[in-house]
Amino acid sequence: MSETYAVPTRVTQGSRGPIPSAEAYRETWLRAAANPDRFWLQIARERVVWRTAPTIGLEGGYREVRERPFTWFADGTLNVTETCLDQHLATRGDKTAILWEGDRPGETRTLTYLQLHAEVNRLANTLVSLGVRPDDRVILYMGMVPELAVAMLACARVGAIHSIVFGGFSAEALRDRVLDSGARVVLTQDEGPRGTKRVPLKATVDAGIEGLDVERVLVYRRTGGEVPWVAGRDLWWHEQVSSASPEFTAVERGAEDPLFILYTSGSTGKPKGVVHTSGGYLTYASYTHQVVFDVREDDVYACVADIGWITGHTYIVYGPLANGATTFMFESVPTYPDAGRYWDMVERHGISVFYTAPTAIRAIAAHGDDLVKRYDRSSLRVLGTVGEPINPDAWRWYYEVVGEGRCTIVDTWWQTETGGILIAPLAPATPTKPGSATLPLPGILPALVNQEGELQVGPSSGYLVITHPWPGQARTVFGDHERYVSTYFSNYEGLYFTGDGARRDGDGYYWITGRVDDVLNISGHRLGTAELESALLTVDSVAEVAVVGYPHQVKGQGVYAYVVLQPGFEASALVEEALNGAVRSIIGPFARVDLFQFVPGLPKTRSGKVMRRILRKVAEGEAEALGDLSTLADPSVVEVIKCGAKV
Ligand code: 7RM
Repeated sequence: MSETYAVPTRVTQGSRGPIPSAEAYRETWLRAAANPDRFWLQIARERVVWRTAPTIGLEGGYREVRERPFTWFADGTLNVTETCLDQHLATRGDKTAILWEGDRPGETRTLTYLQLHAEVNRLANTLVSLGVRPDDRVILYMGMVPELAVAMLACARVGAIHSIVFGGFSAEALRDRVLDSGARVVLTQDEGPRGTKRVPLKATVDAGIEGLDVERVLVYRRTGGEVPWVAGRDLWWHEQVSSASPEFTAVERGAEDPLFILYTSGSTGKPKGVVHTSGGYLTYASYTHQVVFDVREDDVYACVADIGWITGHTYIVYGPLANGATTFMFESVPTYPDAGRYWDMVERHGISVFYTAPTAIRAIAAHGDDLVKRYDRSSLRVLGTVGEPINPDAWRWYYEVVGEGRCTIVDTWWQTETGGILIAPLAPATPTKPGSATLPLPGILPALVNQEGELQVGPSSGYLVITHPWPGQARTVFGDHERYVSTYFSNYEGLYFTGDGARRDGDGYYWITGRVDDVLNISGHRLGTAELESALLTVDSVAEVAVVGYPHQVKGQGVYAYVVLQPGFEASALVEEALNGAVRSIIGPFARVDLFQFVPGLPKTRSGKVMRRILRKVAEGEAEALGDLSTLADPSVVEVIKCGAKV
């Protein structure tokens, strides 16, 4: 089939984790599959600090999910921060919890577990004084500063539900999320430094919440830059927190009480507020962080994702802190001041586990090996990737050049909705194959189905589904349970539909091939084609538009837009600029169209449905294999589209 990388002997030695070998993995997976309920209940009781330990595992399931969400550990009570902070104070109080590096190389801060605990308590007291109550939603619109982690934990401590909005989203996108969540308190910072730029976070908050019922905006001072100010509403973080007490008794929550909401793109124009719970999510974050990365007490663990995405929630904050790890936080970008930044930090901080996205690996690899080799990477043991399929070339570069052939590569497949990793090698136990996310974690039961929903046996391809709930799975969409049911459980009765396609080889290894719905994956960031289309349609000269993805060397996928202009308008660079301007202001600066093709019309069926399959094929450079065009209302537009293709 393809090459298999056996486990390097050096990394096998010394693994003291719960799953140290391929045999241990197999035994654990089979035991968990035989009784997932018992397996997860035991893990939950071992890994989480409970006020009331749960006696119940799963209740409900996929078949009854429309009537009521399934639950895990429903009779348990806890406060998540007692697992992430309090339990460590006696044994690891002076251990570094958060190791932060700012935009400028070498600008660092550390917070020990004791210090982090005190900061979280101060902010928890402040939140209460601002009127935040259990189950209130609090929006966090911040950059990558330790205070963002403090803010998440402070919300959890008071029983409030945080909803982080990635700092690359626009005022309008922020506004949608404030409205949908019903938040009345927003936490932000003056500006976020990123390379040579400063992201105007506070100014964007002001624009986004204008006219809404937001009562309080708490502003962390990061750069000291000038910011607009609304007297009576806005408060400086340092002024409030410095006088607050460092003691706070955590609020007791039910296992199923929401911990956070995170908005994510789907196949409609409106992002979904994915809801994660307290007990189940924490159990899953803790367990998966331990077994996938083989995290050890002395590790310096670095996930360089942004906390605005699910990867940062689970694998910068909740998983590592639950496990008492030293978690690294990075404020800047991989190419500042140059493309050697990651390895410079690996050397200076002695990072041993490093977790990033394939798009970053490809972008850095394009700058050559010298910027890697100039730094000492001998501290590295495990190298992770997440967010999109990793092509075998990038995998081998990561393994051979970055890891010098001695590190385990863990290609981790999961989603915002899954809360944590579902399919991945367990370092160092699972033999790896470049490009494969390998095998399901213990307690995870994936399957492949065909269009008709029939389960595929043995080596096969199909739609990736999961057949049984796990504790970290999202329970609902905030304020719209019906949408949760129709998105994930209506395609195939009794199965969780992931939206991804996959292949399974003769060894049972999974090879994720990408989304099968109208969701794009640009540089590991999810974007709905419908969201992009509705942004483009706000431009006056546009009559119709259809957006698809196409293969992109660095980003994995690029955005390809077919645009029909209103009569009297002509295609030009200016029009393209206006179109991308609309995308920037409605979605955010991280989103943009890479290729525009102006067309006289879109290929439609006689009933008026746009045939996206054709547009996708043309954008993928496969215009010769369009298949059956007989259902088209006007087949001649296809010829014009093929001739003008941009790839
Ligand atoms: C964690 C995260 C989810 C989508 C998912 C896939 C794709 C993620 C991998 C991957 C192939 C991987 N959450 N995806 N990881 N595809 N191999 N290791 O990314 O909600 O933002 O995106 O990302 O298509 O459905 S996400």
